[in-house]
Amino acid sequence: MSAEFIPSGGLLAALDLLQVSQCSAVLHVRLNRPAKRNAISDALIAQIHTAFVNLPADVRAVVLSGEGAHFCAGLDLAELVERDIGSAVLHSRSWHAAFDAIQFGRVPVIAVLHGAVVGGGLELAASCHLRVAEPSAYFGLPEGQRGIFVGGGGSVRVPRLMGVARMTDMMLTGRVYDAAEGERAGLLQYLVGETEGLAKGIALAQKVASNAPMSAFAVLQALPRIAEMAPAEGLFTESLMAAVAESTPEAQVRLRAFLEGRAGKVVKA
Ligand code: 1HE
Repeated sequence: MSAEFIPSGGLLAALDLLQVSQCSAVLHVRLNRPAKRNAISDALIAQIHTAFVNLPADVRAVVLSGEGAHFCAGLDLAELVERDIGSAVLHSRSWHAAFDAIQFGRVPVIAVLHGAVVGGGLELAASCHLRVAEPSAYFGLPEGQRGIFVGGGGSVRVPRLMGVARMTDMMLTGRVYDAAEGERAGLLQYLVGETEGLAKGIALAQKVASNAPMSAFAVLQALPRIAEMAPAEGLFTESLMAAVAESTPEAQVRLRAFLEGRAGKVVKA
């Protein structure tokens, strides 16, 4: 990692199943249960929730990765003891709360994926705003084979990335997508070389951290909601959001900078 990340203090340091560190406006949250392949236990889902609702005020982007050879093996199956229906619903809702805190939180979250990204691990990745993957990454939804169903928001978020038909195939047949297939299917935006994921995730985080806060707000909060609206309501909401963003002093400064030749042009990477 080129940038220097300092371990976070306070509440974030007390989360023993996560490693949290910060470099200027970028926070790095690493799942830290490698012996169990970062399987998500009740304690880990609670810590993910706590971390994302307690982001330091100066953080403007988060990188989420997994320690060890895999990003995340999904639900900790050892804890899937017999639950009555009420507690099973509440368990699933605790995942929804944690992943909603990621998707609808204050800052963009970039997942860096390698090894297994399966079951609840894919649901976690799908709640992030951008996904970077190394060639070792592979994607599966073994719930179908385990006799259970997704419960961490997967049926809402994964079809929005890859389509209902592909998710149906994964769940019915146990089909596993490799990283290149995952990229073609829409599961990730950046496919990088082996061991290059974190550097790419951090570089992207530094870039998005420099966006105007109101633009970031619009992309994170308005865009996914508008995309679910009927077109007429969506267009109206878009107009309101556009007017709010345009009227901020920061937008005025940025627009003037371009017109005066002080801001970058749009160039092909
Ligand atoms: C686990 C889990 C887990 C590993 N829950 N303990 N997810 C799955 O069905 C995936 C299950 N896991 C696997 O398929 C494999 O473990 C991996 C492909 C992810 C990794 O394989 P490998 O060879 O590197 O590791 P391993 O030897 O299988 O596992 C190492 C340890 O982690 C071992 O425990 P140990 O005490 O014997 O050392 C495993 O039991 C443990 N482990 N994965 C519990 N998932 C909100 S609903 C979401 C629903 C789901 O996510 S369902 C999908 C669950």
